[in-house]
Amino acid sequence: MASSRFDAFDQISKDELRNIQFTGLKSTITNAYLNLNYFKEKCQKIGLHFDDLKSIDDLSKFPFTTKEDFRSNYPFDMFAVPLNQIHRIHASSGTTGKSTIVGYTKNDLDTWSQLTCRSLKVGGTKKGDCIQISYGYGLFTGGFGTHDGAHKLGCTVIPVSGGQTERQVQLLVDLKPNIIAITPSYLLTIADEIERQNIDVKRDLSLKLAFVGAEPWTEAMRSEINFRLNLQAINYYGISEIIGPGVASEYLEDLDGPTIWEDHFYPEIIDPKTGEVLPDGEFGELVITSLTKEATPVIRYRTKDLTRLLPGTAKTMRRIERFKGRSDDMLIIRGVNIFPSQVEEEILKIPALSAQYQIHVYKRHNLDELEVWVEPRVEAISTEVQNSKFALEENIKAWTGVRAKVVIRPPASIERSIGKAIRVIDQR
Ligand code: DLL
Repeated sequence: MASSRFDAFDQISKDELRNIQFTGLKSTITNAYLNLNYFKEKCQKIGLHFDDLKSIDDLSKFPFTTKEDFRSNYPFDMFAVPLNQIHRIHASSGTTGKSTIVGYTKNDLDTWSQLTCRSLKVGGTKKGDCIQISYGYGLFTGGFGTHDGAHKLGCTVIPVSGGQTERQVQLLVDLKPNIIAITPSYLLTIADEIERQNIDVKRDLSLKLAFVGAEPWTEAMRSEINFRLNLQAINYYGISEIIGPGVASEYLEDLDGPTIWEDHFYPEIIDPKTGEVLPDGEFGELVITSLTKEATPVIRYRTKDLTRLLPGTAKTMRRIERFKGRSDDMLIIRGVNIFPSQVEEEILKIPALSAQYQIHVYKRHNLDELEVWVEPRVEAISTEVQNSKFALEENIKAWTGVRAKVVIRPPASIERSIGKAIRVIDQR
């Protein structure tokens, strides 16, 4: 792939982009059909051949790929190349079942690092910057994926991985990185530790940017992070089954949602119930087809992320709106749909409450009960805290119709995240 194309990626014309996408779709679908049994069988069942893709619009005829396909083809049957061409393997955590394995050829690793490099660059990172990478290294894609991009860009990398929070803070103070890459919940854990040690973020730290992703977060959380750490948080999106981080990322100059790197990933929005493709601007589930991946090509992967496709801000490639949530995170409480992100927004509207919260759901007398555990801000006074409990209960009732019990927990009592936070404990 010519490097000039990457340098000028945001100026390419719509026609040029469509051509790149059609070529990528054609080769990906052909590769998958010829080398992945599961995909060929799915196509044959509905009488489709790879040659039936005559234009981009034909993509919607092809079958979806789901996490279950990765699980039932575990470990190697999602690979479209022989094992001796696989240069690296990553895996998702498998908290909800068998883990999903993804493979990368040498070219795939190169593509991935171009994309994380591009993501860091448009978010304001420059050659010579120093980046602390606090995403987990190992089978999780966050650490290594970001590392390779930062390395390609010419940054100094501090590959600390997740965990050891005191050490993370010490590195921020001693080595003075100006960038951090981290989940939003872990960044808050670090902010708590910084405050506990009475470190002055303006005087003692040099952070300017945080590349934040890997779990749902809200605009209210972004303001909280920006304010507490005196930096700008950039929305950095990715998903292991597609490639890892570097699928979409936000421009520092726009800060209006991640631009999806459409020269490598073709996005669609579908109605999650019917599977029907929806026009741009309509809300539904994000589905992604890889256009350049060799080892694990994915056709119409159902991400479960709920969002809308928006036009680019003065750029050709489209943006994805901040996710409302994941379809599998949606809580159904007495028939009402509630996303944890909606609860987060309501909490952060109340000045006495902190961003440390957990949602507990259980059954009592056969009825769903919703409890929201939240910690007060350290500086909040007790009458404000008591009032905030009732205010939050009222607000949740007002926008959902569901009565929630708000439990104010003592400071530092809710388990802190060192990676992806567990926001919901559903005991039903
Ligand atoms: O979390 C890859 C990644 C690593 C992305 C580091 C960004 C930074 P998975 O473990 O497969 O991969 O989880 C993917 O995380 O479907 C979303 O639900 C969620 N997610 C990822 N980025 C964001 C984001 C990595 N910026 C799942 N905002 C996705 C909200 C995000 N949710």
